[in-house]
Amino acid sequence: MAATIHPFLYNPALPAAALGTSQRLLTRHSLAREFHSSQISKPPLANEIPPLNDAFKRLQAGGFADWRVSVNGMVDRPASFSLAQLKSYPSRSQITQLACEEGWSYIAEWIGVPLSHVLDVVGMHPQARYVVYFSIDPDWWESIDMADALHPQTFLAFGMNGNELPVGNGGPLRLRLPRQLGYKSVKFITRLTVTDSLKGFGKGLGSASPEGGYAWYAGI
Ligand SMILES: Nc1nc2c(c(=O)[nH]1)N[C@H]1C(S)=C(S)[C@@H](COP(=O)(O)O)O[C@H]1N2
Ligand SMILES: [Mo]
Repeated sequence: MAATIHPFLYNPALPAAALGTSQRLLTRHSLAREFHSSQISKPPLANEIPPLNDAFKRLQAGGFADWRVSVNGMVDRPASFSLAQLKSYPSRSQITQLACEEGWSYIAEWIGVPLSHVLDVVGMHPQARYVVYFSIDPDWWESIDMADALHPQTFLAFGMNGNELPVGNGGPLRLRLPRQLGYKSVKFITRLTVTDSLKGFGKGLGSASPEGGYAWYAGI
């Protein structure tokens, strides 16, 4: 998974915040490793999702035709996109590994539109610093800084291994972020907010993860 990391970064005496910052400086322009199609993991993949809520089930019953992802905050043209609209944009694919903090991982081909393209469409303000993203499941929301939001491997993913993205893996729409641990790749995305401060979200820690004791920046 991770390439060589300087031992300095593993120094347990360093405060967590310093660790995140130094890792950030080293990795902000790097690409996550990409794999050959022969390395795609065979099912079954390890994933367990809790039962989805009624709002999700209604949209699923309609074949996700009414699924929308809204984009608001520091943008010129707030918008609400259907899956069909997202699929009409230039799509990209990447074969990357999804690594859970619990130690398991799998390799898959992810197909989607780069988040940077969507941010262009809505006219993101130059002072914006973060993108906060929300799942239809209110327990799951995360945020990333602009280095990750504009990174070429950061996708709004709607496909996997040549097919629609399965619900078990976050279909119909997932934020896919291969340079960070799996928990940052939030499933069932319905809203993105562009902001210059994370203070107004949840407990102000940037995402649900630090509220539960996990790092906000989960670089690998
Ligand atoms: N909405 C939502 N997103 C989520 C999760 C979840 O339970 N709900 N689990 C996260 C965690 S901890 C991991 S490791 C990955 C697992 O992705 P997978 O099911 O495709 O293996 O999804 C992440 N995104
Ligand atoms: Mo995870």
